[in-house]
Formats: sequence, C-alpha cells, structure tokens
Amino acid sequence: MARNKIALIGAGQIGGTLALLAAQKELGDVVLFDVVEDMPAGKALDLAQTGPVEGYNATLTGTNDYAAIEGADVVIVTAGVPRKPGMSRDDLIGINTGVVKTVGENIKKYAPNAFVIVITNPLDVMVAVMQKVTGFKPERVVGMAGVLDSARFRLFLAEEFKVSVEDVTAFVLGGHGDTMVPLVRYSTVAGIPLPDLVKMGWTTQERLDAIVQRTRDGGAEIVKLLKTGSAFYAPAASAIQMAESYLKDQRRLLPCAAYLTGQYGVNGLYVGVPVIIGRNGVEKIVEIELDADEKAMFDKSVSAVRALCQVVNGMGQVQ
Ligand code: TXD
Repeated sequence: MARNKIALIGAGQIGGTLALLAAQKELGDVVLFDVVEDMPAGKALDLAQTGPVEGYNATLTGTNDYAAIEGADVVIVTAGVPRKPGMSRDDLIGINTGVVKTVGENIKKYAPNAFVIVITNPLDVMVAVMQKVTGFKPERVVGMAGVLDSARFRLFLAEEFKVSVEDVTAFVLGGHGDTMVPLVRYSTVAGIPLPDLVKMGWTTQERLDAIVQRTRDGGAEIVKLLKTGSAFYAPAASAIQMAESYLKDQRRLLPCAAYLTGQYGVNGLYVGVPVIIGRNGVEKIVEIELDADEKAMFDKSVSAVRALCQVVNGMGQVQ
C-alpha cells in the first residue's frame, strides 16, 4: 500500500516542525512548500538526513512548485506572516487572507481529495477563507487552535496540581483569541472535574481563574519572550495530532475550528468546538451542555469571530 502524502504549505517555524514530527511518526511522505526560494528544499534535505539517525522511513522533499503537492492526502497550511510583539492575531488578517486565498486555489487544483488543516492566523477566519476558496465539504477543512489552547490549559493545570500532563484533560471552546472559552467544568484530573478539586482543597477559584487567563494569553506570552515570531513546537504537535487522527481513522475527540450548521445555536460559521476526527475528516460535531455563563462566553467568542469574518468580506478578496 502506497504511503500517505502530507503536504505542508509554509515551511517556516511551524512547517519545519510539522515535517519532523510527521516523519518521526512515519505518517507518510512529506512535501514542504514555500515561496522562499530553495529554503523548503534545504529543510527537507536536512530532515531527510535526520532519517538515518532517527530511523524513520519517509521521503521528505522541498519545493517552490505547487505541482509537487499533487495528490496529497493531508495538507497543513501555515503560509502567511506571524505576529510581532504588540500585534494581535487579528492584525494579520489583511496579508494572510490573500495568502490563504492563493494557497486554497492551489490545493483545489492539485490536492482535491485532501483533508486540510489550517493553522495560519487569525485562525477562525483563515479556515473559513480556505473552505470557501477550495469549495471542499466543510468536513474536510478544519482549523487548528483548540488542541493547542487546551494543551496550554492542561500544562498550567498539571503544574498547579503537580500531576502528570497525561492525566489532565481540558476543554477549550470558541475562537482562537482573547475570547476563547476554557471550560473549567469539563476539565479534569483523571476524571475529577476542576470544581471538585477546588472543593477538595487542591486549588482555589482565584488560582483557577488566573490559569484560565494565562491560557487565553498563552500565545502572547510566548511572542513576548521570543520577540521575533510566535509559538511553533506546540502548534505543530497539535496539528499533527489532528492529521494522525484523520490518517489512522483514530476518531479522536479534539477541540478544532469546525463549520457549524446550527450546533450551539450557530449557523454558517467556523469556530472552536469539540469534534471527532476520523477517515472522513470531521465525523461528528459534539454538542456539550453549556451553563448560562459558559454560553454567554461562547456567544461572545462567536460574535468576535463573526466580526472578523465581516472584515474579510468587506475586503472583497474572497467572493
Ligand atoms: O494556534 C494557531 N492556529 C496559531 C497559528 C499558533 C501559532 C502560530 N499561528 C500562525 O501560524 C502564525 O500567526 C502564522 O500566521 C502561521 C505560521 O506561523 P510560523 O511561526 O510558522 O510563521 P513563519 O515561520 O513565518 O512561517 C510562515 C511561512 C514562511 O516561511 C513564509 O515564507 C511562508 O509562510 N509564506 C508563504 N508560503 C506560501 N505562500 C505564500 N504566499 C506565503 N507567504 C508566506
């Protein structure tokens, strides 16, 4: 059976890390694409030379020609520009909409059957642009943000409770931005919900609230420390988890930016919700019960995403 083919559009900080992780997990052969001349070929050659040391069997190639992504099973898109300190994710909307439009046109042309994972910011809008430009069924176009945001939430909780990150589960809903909704009620340590852990004296509500806020600011915290560029290891690992669930039909239940058609009272919008990812892409959108406060926070996040979508529509770049 032929190996899967994974196309990475954007061979920058996240793209290069995606390539290494995909190869280490032997998810398939990897093609790195970028507009910067020769750079993807250089990274691919370096990654191929890593193979004999790591022992992974995967071909890795780099290209400036979209034709090389022909027939890709999965396409992961990081093409665009990242934030600089002081910039919001939303500040990237003008430049990255044009980039994602071009990328989408080429995915439609060369990889019409691919499962597409968008990473480029502002995420909730860029994934919507991607789906519109490719015309693919929404089940095959998702955005990576919730897996990263919940990973940040899980890390901070594991540090608070001094337990393994493996036993912390967390839910984050909504847009990938300041309005994201980390759900304390649905987050647990080995199945013990956070509110119970407060009652058990493991932490306080104030400390939990501070952890929720640190999760919301997770991206900006790293941008501030790095000064040039933004987070890339955890974003790459998060997208690879989604790609693996698709390629191996694992049916993982993961928070992703998915297209809602009435779920959570939202219609015709991409936003972060729990979904099951299998061989058909988004197999199911999971509707969890939200209390009044959670619903209010979620609706606020939905409004923020809608406002950004209006900005893109107003620019008229994407019909
Ligand atoms: O959770 C999330 N979704 C976010 C997403 C987490 C972290 C980073 N987030 C966003 O991902 C970030 O704000 C950026 O919009 C993307 C990519 O971040 P990365 O850190 O990988 O940026 P780089 O290193 O600048 O890589 C982007 C590459 C770079 O090599 C450019 O040459 C290339 O994109 N690029 C293009 N490739 C193809 N086509 C076009 N037009 C193009 N323009 C730039």
